[in-house]
Amino acid sequence: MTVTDTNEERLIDFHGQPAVALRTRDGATAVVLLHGAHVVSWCPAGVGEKLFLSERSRYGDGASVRGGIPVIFPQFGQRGPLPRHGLVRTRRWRLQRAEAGSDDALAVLALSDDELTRALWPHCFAIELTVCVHGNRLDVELAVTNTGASDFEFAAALHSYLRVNEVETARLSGLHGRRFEDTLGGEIHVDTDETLRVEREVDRIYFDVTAPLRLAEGRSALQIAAERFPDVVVWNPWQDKAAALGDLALTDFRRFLCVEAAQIARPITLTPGAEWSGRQSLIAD
Ligand code: TA6
Repeated sequence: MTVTDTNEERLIDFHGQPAVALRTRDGATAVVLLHGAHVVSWCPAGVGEKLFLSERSRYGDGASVRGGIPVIFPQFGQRGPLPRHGLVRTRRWRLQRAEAGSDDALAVLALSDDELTRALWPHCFAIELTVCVHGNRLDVELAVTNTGASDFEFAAALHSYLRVNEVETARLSGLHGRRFEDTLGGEIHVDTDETLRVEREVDRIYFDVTAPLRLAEGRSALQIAAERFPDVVVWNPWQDKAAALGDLALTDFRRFLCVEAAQIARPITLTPGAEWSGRQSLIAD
Protein backbone atom coordinates (compact mmCIF):
# COMPACT_ATOMS: atom_id res chain seq x y z
CA MET A 1 0.00 0.00 0.00
CA THR A 2 1.29 3.49 -0.84
CA VAL A 3 0.74 5.99 1.91
CA THR A 4 -0.76 9.05 0.29
CA ASP A 5 -2.74 10.70 3.03
CA THR A 6 -2.38 9.86 6.67
CA ASN A 7 -4.85 12.62 7.67
CA GLU A 8 -7.69 10.38 6.49
CA GLU A 9 -7.40 8.49 9.76
CA ARG A 10 -7.63 10.07 13.17
CA LEU A 11 -8.37 8.97 16.70
CA ILE A 12 -11.94 9.71 17.59
CA ASP A 13 -14.02 9.31 20.70
CA PHE A 14 -16.46 6.43 20.49
CA HIS A 15 -18.65 6.01 23.59
CA GLY A 16 -15.86 7.51 25.68
CA GLN A 17 -13.26 5.21 24.12
CA PRO A 18 -10.38 6.15 21.81
CA ALA A 19 -10.90 4.67 18.38
CA VAL A 20 -9.36 4.77 14.92
CA ALA A 21 -11.62 5.97 12.13
CA LEU A 22 -10.77 4.60 8.71
CA ARG A 23 -12.13 6.13 5.52
CA THR A 24 -11.25 5.36 1.94
CA ARG A 25 -11.49 7.88 -0.88
CA ASP A 26 -14.56 6.14 -2.26
CA GLY A 27 -16.30 6.50 1.12
CA ALA A 28 -15.92 3.09 2.80
CA THR A 29 -15.47 3.47 6.55
CA ALA A 30 -14.62 1.44 9.62
CA VAL A 31 -14.13 2.25 13.30
CA VAL A 32 -11.79 0.26 15.53
CA LEU A 33 -11.61 0.76 19.30
CA LEU A 34 -8.21 0.54 20.99
CA HIS A 35 -10.09 -1.39 23.67
CA GLY A 36 -9.99 -4.98 22.47
CA ALA A 37 -8.89 -3.88 18.95
CA HIS A 38 -12.61 -4.15 18.48
CA VAL A 39 -14.06 -3.27 15.07
CA VAL A 40 -17.36 -1.61 16.00
CA SER A 41 -18.47 -0.33 12.61
CA TRP A 42 -17.99 -1.12 8.93
CA CYS A 43 -19.80 0.62 6.09
CA PRO A 44 -18.70 -0.44 2.59
CA ALA A 45 -18.61 2.35 0.03
CA GLY A 46 -22.13 3.52 -0.77
CA VAL A 47 -23.78 1.03 1.60
CA GLY A 48 -25.01 1.26 5.19
CA GLU A 49 -23.69 -0.37 8.34
CA LYS A 50 -22.87 -4.08 8.03
CA LEU A 51 -22.01 -4.89 11.65
CA PHE A 52 -24.41 -5.09 14.56
CA LEU A 53 -23.54 -3.12 17.68
CA SER A 54 -25.76 -3.14 20.75
CA GLU A 55 -26.87 0.25 22.05
CA ARG A 56 -26.65 -1.29 25.52
CA SER A 57 -23.06 -2.37 25.09
CA ARG A 58 -20.63 -1.73 27.92
CA TYR A 59 -17.26 -0.11 27.22
CA GLY A 60 -14.01 0.38 29.07
CA ASP A 61 -11.69 -1.58 31.29
CA GLY A 62 -12.73 -5.18 31.74
CA ALA A 63 -15.86 -4.84 29.59
CA SER A 64 -16.43 -6.76 26.39
CA VAL A 65 -18.33 -4.90 23.72
CA ARG A 66 -21.56 -6.56 22.51
CA GLY A 67 -21.39 -6.48 18.76
CA GLY A 68 -18.81 -5.61 16.11
CA ILE A 69 -15.90 -8.02 15.93
CA PRO A 70 -14.56 -9.21 19.29
CA VAL A 71 -11.07 -10.74 19.11
CA ILE A 72 -10.91 -14.09 20.91
CA PHE A 73 -7.48 -15.32 22.13
CA PRO A 74 -6.02 -17.60 23.53
CA GLN A 75 -9.15 -19.51 24.63
CA PHE A 76 -12.49 -19.90 22.91
CA GLY A 77 -15.56 -19.63 25.16
CA GLN A 78 -15.21 -21.68 28.30
CA ARG A 79 -13.05 -24.36 26.74
CA GLY A 80 -10.28 -23.89 29.30
CA PRO A 81 -9.52 -22.25 32.64
CA LEU A 82 -9.21 -18.64 31.43
CA PRO A 83 -11.91 -15.95 31.44
CA ARG A 84 -14.57 -16.64 28.81
CA HIS A 85 -13.20 -16.00 25.31
CA GLY A 86 -9.72 -15.32 26.62
CA LEU A 87 -7.68 -12.32 27.57
CA VAL A 88 -7.53 -9.72 24.82
CA ARG A 89 -11.06 -8.48 24.12
CA THR A 90 -11.21 -6.74 27.49
CA ARG A 91 -7.84 -4.98 27.30
CA ARG A 92 -6.56 -1.84 25.67
CA TRP A 93 -4.35 -2.39 22.62
CA ARG A 94 -1.82 0.03 21.10
CA LEU A 95 -2.33 1.68 17.76
CA GLN A 96 0.72 0.71 15.78
CA ARG A 97 -0.10 2.23 12.42
CA ALA A 98 -2.96 3.85 10.52
CA GLU A 99 -2.60 4.76 6.89
CA ALA A 100 -4.55 5.36 3.74
CA GLY A 101 -3.62 4.36 0.22
CA SER A 102 -5.12 5.35 -3.09
CA ASP A 103 -8.16 3.12 -2.57
CA ASP A 104 -7.89 1.56 0.86
CA ALA A 105 -7.31 2.42 4.52
CA LEU A 106 -5.86 0.29 7.26
CA ALA A 107 -5.01 0.22 10.94
CA VAL A 108 -2.70 -2.11 12.82
CA LEU A 109 -3.23 -2.58 16.55
CA ALA A 110 -0.95 -4.55 18.84
CA LEU A 111 -0.89 -6.11 22.28
CA SER A 112 1.74 -8.09 24.21
CA ASP A 113 1.74 -10.09 27.41
CA ASP A 114 2.08 -8.19 30.69
CA GLU A 115 1.91 -9.02 34.39
CA LEU A 116 -1.85 -9.41 34.29
CA THR A 117 -1.93 -11.78 31.31
CA ARG A 118 1.03 -13.80 32.64
CA ALA A 119 -0.72 -14.21 36.01
CA LEU A 120 -3.54 -16.01 34.16
CA TRP A 121 -1.61 -17.51 31.25
CA PRO A 122 2.16 -17.82 31.76
CA HIS A 123 3.29 -17.15 28.20
CA CYS A 124 5.00 -14.36 26.27
CA PHE A 125 3.21 -13.30 23.11
CA ALA A 126 2.77 -10.43 20.70
CA ILE A 127 -0.45 -10.15 18.75
CA GLU A 128 -1.46 -7.78 15.99
CA LEU A 129 -4.80 -7.07 14.39
CA THR A 130 -4.77 -5.53 10.93
CA VAL A 131 -8.05 -4.03 9.77
CA CYS A 132 -8.29 -2.96 6.15
CA VAL A 133 -11.25 -1.39 4.30
CA HIS A 134 -11.32 -1.34 0.55
CA GLY A 135 -14.45 -0.62 -1.52
CA ASN A 136 -17.03 -3.22 -0.57
CA ARG A 137 -14.56 -5.31 1.43
CA LEU A 138 -13.30 -5.57 5.02
CA ASP A 139 -10.25 -7.70 5.83
CA VAL A 140 -9.39 -8.46 9.44
CA GLU A 141 -6.20 -10.36 10.11
CA LEU A 142 -4.99 -11.63 13.47
CA ALA A 143 -1.28 -12.48 13.83
CA VAL A 144 0.21 -14.17 16.89
CA THR A 145 3.94 -14.47 17.67
CA ASN A 146 5.50 -16.51 20.43
CA THR A 147 8.02 -14.10 22.00
CA GLY A 148 8.89 -16.43 24.88
CA ALA A 149 11.27 -19.32 25.39
CA SER A 150 8.76 -22.20 25.48
CA ASP A 151 5.92 -23.50 23.29
CA PHE A 152 2.32 -22.44 23.87
CA GLU A 153 -1.02 -23.56 22.51
CA PHE A 154 -3.97 -21.32 21.73
CA ALA A 155 -7.39 -21.06 20.13
CA ALA A 156 -8.55 -17.89 18.40
CA ALA A 157 -11.58 -16.40 16.68
CA LEU A 158 -12.97 -13.26 15.10
CA HIS A 159 -16.45 -13.26 16.63
CA SER A 160 -18.18 -11.16 13.95
CA TYR A 161 -21.71 -9.90 14.65
CA LEU A 162 -23.20 -9.52 11.15
CA ARG A 163 -26.11 -7.12 10.97
CA VAL A 164 -29.41 -8.31 9.49
CA ASN A 165 -32.83 -6.67 9.35
CA GLU A 166 -34.59 -9.81 10.59
CA VAL A 167 -32.58 -12.91 11.38
CA GLU A 168 -35.46 -15.23 10.44
CA THR A 169 -35.36 -14.00 6.85
CA ALA A 170 -31.57 -14.34 6.50
CA ARG A 171 -30.05 -17.43 4.88
CA LEU A 172 -26.50 -18.62 5.44
CA SER A 173 -25.16 -20.91 2.74
CA GLY A 174 -21.91 -22.83 2.31
CA LEU A 175 -22.18 -25.15 5.31
CA HIS A 176 -24.10 -27.97 3.65
CA GLY A 177 -22.36 -31.31 4.22
CA ARG A 178 -20.06 -29.90 6.93
CA ARG A 179 -19.60 -31.58 10.31
CA PHE A 180 -20.53 -29.47 13.31
CA GLU A 181 -20.74 -29.60 17.07
CA ASP A 182 -24.05 -28.41 18.42
CA THR A 183 -22.72 -26.59 21.45
CA LEU A 184 -26.20 -26.56 23.03
CA GLY A 185 -26.32 -30.35 23.35
CA GLY A 186 -22.72 -31.31 22.67
CA GLU A 187 -23.56 -33.74 19.82
CA ILE A 188 -21.74 -33.89 16.49
CA HIS A 189 -23.88 -33.73 13.32
CA VAL A 190 -23.46 -33.32 9.59
CA ASP A 191 -25.41 -30.38 8.19
CA THR A 192 -27.98 -31.65 5.69
CA ASP A 193 -29.67 -28.29 5.05
CA GLU A 194 -28.93 -26.38 1.85
CA THR A 195 -28.99 -23.13 3.80
CA LEU A 196 -28.98 -22.38 7.50
CA ARG A 197 -32.12 -20.61 8.71
CA VAL A 198 -32.20 -19.24 12.22
CA GLU A 199 -35.55 -19.66 13.92
CA ARG A 200 -34.38 -20.49 17.43
CA GLU A 201 -31.20 -20.40 19.51
CA VAL A 202 -28.20 -21.56 17.47
CA ASP A 203 -24.70 -22.19 18.78
CA ARG A 204 -22.63 -24.39 16.49
CA ILE A 205 -18.99 -24.97 15.65
CA TYR A 206 -18.50 -26.15 12.07
CA PHE A 207 -15.22 -27.88 11.33
CA ASP A 208 -12.90 -27.70 8.33
CA VAL A 209 -14.88 -25.20 6.30
CA THR A 210 -12.97 -24.53 3.11
CA ALA A 211 -15.28 -22.55 0.83
CA PRO A 212 -16.57 -19.01 1.42
CA LEU A 213 -19.99 -18.63 3.01
CA ARG A 214 -22.77 -16.31 1.93
CA LEU A 215 -25.24 -14.55 4.19
CA ALA A 216 -28.18 -13.39 2.09
CA GLU A 217 -31.18 -11.34 3.09
CA GLY A 218 -33.55 -9.94 0.49
CA ARG A 219 -31.45 -8.34 -2.21
CA SER A 220 -28.33 -7.88 -0.14
CA ALA A 221 -25.70 -10.47 0.57
CA LEU A 222 -22.37 -10.74 2.30
CA GLN A 223 -19.63 -13.11 1.29
CA ILE A 224 -17.66 -14.40 4.26
CA ALA A 225 -14.25 -15.86 3.52
CA ALA A 226 -11.50 -17.06 5.84
CA GLU A 227 -7.86 -18.00 5.50
CA ARG A 228 -6.13 -20.26 8.04
CA PHE A 229 -9.23 -20.21 10.27
CA PRO A 230 -10.63 -23.70 9.56
CA ASP A 231 -13.66 -23.53 11.87
CA VAL A 232 -16.81 -21.42 11.70
CA VAL A 233 -18.99 -20.61 14.69
CA VAL A 234 -22.61 -19.68 14.05
CA TRP A 235 -24.38 -18.10 17.02
CA ASN A 236 -27.64 -16.41 17.82
CA PRO A 237 -28.80 -16.42 21.46
CA TRP A 238 -32.52 -16.03 20.65
CA GLN A 239 -34.94 -14.38 23.04
CA ASP A 240 -34.33 -15.94 26.47
CA LYS A 241 -30.55 -16.08 26.39
CA ALA A 242 -30.39 -12.59 24.88
CA ALA A 243 -32.53 -11.24 27.74
CA ALA A 244 -30.19 -12.89 30.24
CA LEU A 245 -27.12 -11.23 28.72
CA GLY A 246 -28.14 -7.80 29.98
CA ASP A 247 -26.43 -5.80 27.23
CA LEU A 248 -28.95 -6.41 24.43
CA ALA A 249 -32.35 -4.76 23.94
CA LEU A 250 -35.38 -7.06 23.87
CA THR A 251 -35.54 -7.63 20.12
CA ASP A 252 -31.83 -7.17 19.31
CA PHE A 253 -31.31 -10.91 18.79
CA ARG A 254 -33.27 -10.44 15.56
CA ARG A 255 -30.73 -7.93 14.24
CA PHE A 256 -27.62 -10.09 14.01
CA LEU A 257 -26.11 -13.43 13.25
CA CYS A 258 -22.61 -14.17 14.48
CA VAL A 259 -20.55 -15.95 11.82
CA GLU A 260 -17.12 -16.34 13.34
CA ALA A 261 -13.83 -17.32 11.74
CA ALA A 262 -12.24 -19.61 14.28
CA GLN A 263 -9.48 -22.03 15.18
CA ILE A 264 -10.95 -24.17 17.93
CA ALA A 265 -10.94 -27.90 17.20
CA ARG A 266 -7.19 -28.09 16.59
CA PRO A 267 -5.50 -25.45 18.74
CA ILE A 268 -2.31 -23.98 17.28
CA THR A 269 1.02 -24.76 18.93
CA LEU A 270 3.64 -22.04 18.49
CA THR A 271 7.30 -22.70 19.18
CA PRO A 272 9.51 -19.80 20.38
CA GLY A 273 9.82 -17.18 17.65
CA ALA A 274 7.11 -18.76 15.49
CA GLU A 275 4.17 -16.80 14.08
CA TRP A 276 0.63 -17.74 13.04
CA SER A 277 -1.96 -15.61 11.31
CA GLY A 278 -5.57 -16.01 10.24
CA ARG A 279 -7.88 -13.71 8.31
CA GLN A 280 -11.60 -13.12 7.84
CA SER A 281 -12.81 -11.16 4.83
CA LEU A 282 -16.31 -9.75 4.50
CA ILE A 283 -17.39 -8.70 1.01
CA ALA A 284 -20.71 -6.91 0.47
CA ASP A 285 -22.58 -7.64 -2.78
O1 TA6 B 1 -19.37 -17.80 19.88
C1 TA6 B 1 -20.53 -18.25 20.48
C2 TA6 B 1 -20.38 -18.08 21.97
O2 TA6 B 1 -19.31 -18.80 22.47
C3 TA6 B 1 -21.71 -18.46 22.59
O3 TA6 B 1 -21.70 -19.66 23.30
C4 TA6 B 1 -22.13 -17.25 23.35
O4 TA6 B 1 -22.50 -17.32 24.62
C5 TA6 B 1 -21.27 -16.17 22.84
O5 TA6 B 1 -20.13 -16.71 22.29
C6 TA6 B 1 -21.12 -14.84 23.47
O6 TA6 B 1 -20.22 -14.85 24.52
P1 TA6 B 1 -20.03 -13.60 25.43
O7 TA6 B 1 -19.00 -13.99 26.44
O8 TA6 B 1 -19.56 -12.49 24.53
O9 TA6 B 1 -21.37 -13.29 26.03
